Amino acid sequence: MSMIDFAQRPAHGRPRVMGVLNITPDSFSDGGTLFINNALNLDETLRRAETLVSEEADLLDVGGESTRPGAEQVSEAQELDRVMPVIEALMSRFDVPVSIDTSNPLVISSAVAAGAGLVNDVRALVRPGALDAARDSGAAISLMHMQGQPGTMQDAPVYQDVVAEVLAFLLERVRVCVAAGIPKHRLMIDPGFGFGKELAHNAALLQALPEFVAQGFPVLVGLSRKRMVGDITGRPVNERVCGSVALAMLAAQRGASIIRVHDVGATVDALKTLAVIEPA
Ligand code: PT1
Repeated sequence: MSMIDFAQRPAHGRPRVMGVLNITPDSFSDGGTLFINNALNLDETLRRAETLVSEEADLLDVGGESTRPGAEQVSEAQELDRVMPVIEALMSRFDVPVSIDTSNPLVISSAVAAGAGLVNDVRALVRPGALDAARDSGAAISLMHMQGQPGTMQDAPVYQDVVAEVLAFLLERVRVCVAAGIPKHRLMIDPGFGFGKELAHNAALLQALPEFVAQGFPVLVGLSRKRMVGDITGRPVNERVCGSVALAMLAAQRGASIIRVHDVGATVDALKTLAVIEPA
């Protein structure tokens, strides 16, 4: 496992760009392009990874469970079958750090044993066994807020004060992680854009991002191609690059450390531009 200090900016001085590598036949944005007849095309997956790396992704986020609104559930065996060959192949071919997007304890421990350096859990390690697996793995951990479950989370989510509630949830998960023996320096937090949130909720969270940053943990954001961008621009998923890059800029200006995106090249260009005008 390559240990990364996410509290430090990388040598290029910009926030890290995390390129999405979805190993799911039903992803919302690049759905199934890496599958043929429901079987993973490893060559195509590695070509996709090569593109993300050549576009200067700082890390690759490998996920075998789609968590977009309304996504199908996946079995443990299926998830392992999807992600493990990909992580192993990435480790043997690239230098780039890999994160594992999962909530499953066995997937956490297997992926980190195979070389993943970051556990990206959209369920913030609430599944039985996930906390222990993540702790024992030694990897960095991203804790994300979600209201509800992917199948139903967009059915009228309600908050009294979305910023306060999301922040309180994340700090409680931090407390649980620390109590379980995970050092704080391994933790980062993510408000979970689009996970049980309407446009106004997402907007309030992005506006308040400095409050999350002020907690002292690196902040990860995923805004890329989400419905939020569609709500704002009226555009379908494959035409949301410009809106997504604009949101990535706003998140970077507000102190995000890691930006999870599909369109790595466009996002890196924008971040390079921002860095000239507003050096960190
Ligand atoms: C995210 C994230 C993620 N998002 C982290 N991991 C997804 N840490 C997967 C929509 O509104 O933000 N942070 N892993 C993708 N999930 C979604 C959610 C995709 C909402 C689309 C939407 O369209």
